Amino acid sequence: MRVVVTGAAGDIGRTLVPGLIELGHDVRGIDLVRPDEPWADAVVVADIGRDERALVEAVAGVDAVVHLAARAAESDFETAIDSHVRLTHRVLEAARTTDVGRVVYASSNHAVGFAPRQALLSDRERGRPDGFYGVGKVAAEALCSLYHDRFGMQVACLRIGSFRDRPVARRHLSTWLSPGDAVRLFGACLTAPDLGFAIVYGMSANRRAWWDLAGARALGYTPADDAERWATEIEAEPASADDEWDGRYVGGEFTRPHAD
Ligand code: 15L
Repeated sequence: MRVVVTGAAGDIGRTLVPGLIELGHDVRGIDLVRPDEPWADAVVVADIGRDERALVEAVAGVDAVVHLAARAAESDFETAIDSHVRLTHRVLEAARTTDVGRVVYASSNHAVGFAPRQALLSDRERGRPDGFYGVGKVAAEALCSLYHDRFGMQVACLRIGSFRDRPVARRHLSTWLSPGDAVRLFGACLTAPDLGFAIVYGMSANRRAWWDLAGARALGYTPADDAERWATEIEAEPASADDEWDGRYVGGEFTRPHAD
């Protein structure tokens, strides 16, 4: 498939671009900066928040857009609305006006961060944001839903857990998404025959999972990694008061009192 990845120079983008190329896709990226990577020539440098023409030119003629570009952290309200809602609207509009049929959107577990920890959180959980970042993600998911219902776009919103090379905190034993599994998850969403509109969780096959992966598996995602491999090392350190708080709600540190 011909795929455009927004935010190609970010943490997830630098894993996904080469990973999706390896899966056989024809991938181009777009970002504010050119990444220092062997595939840097595949990236258009543009500010998609301002340069609508560059965005439309980048997505015209592709089969799918993977939309990662965002400020991936808590922020003030205006920044969150710009970074998640306005930017996602621009990307969906660019896809719609150029007849791109599929969008895979990087949402976040912070869309449901204030859901209390329970056995396994269903992907039917209502939006329960733990900050303006999460509010932005819930609103962007709603935009994706609108573009599916009104324009027939195939859209997956991935509520990503903790994407990193390896887990380093207790919470990550439940929330980790490994680089390899990120490629498998986004890859599955690109090729799922009947994507429709889906909101699913994005994490590895962690034994201590907090989220139900049934929805992602139904799209063809088969995770291969498990954070448990690092459990002994991580649990060798005594649990801190923060660790205890971070186990109460799935959003972890975002839910701490006075987190901003
Ligand atoms: C996210 O959505 C953030 O982008 C990332 O910085 C982490 O906070 C991650 O969630 C997490 O919950 O670990």
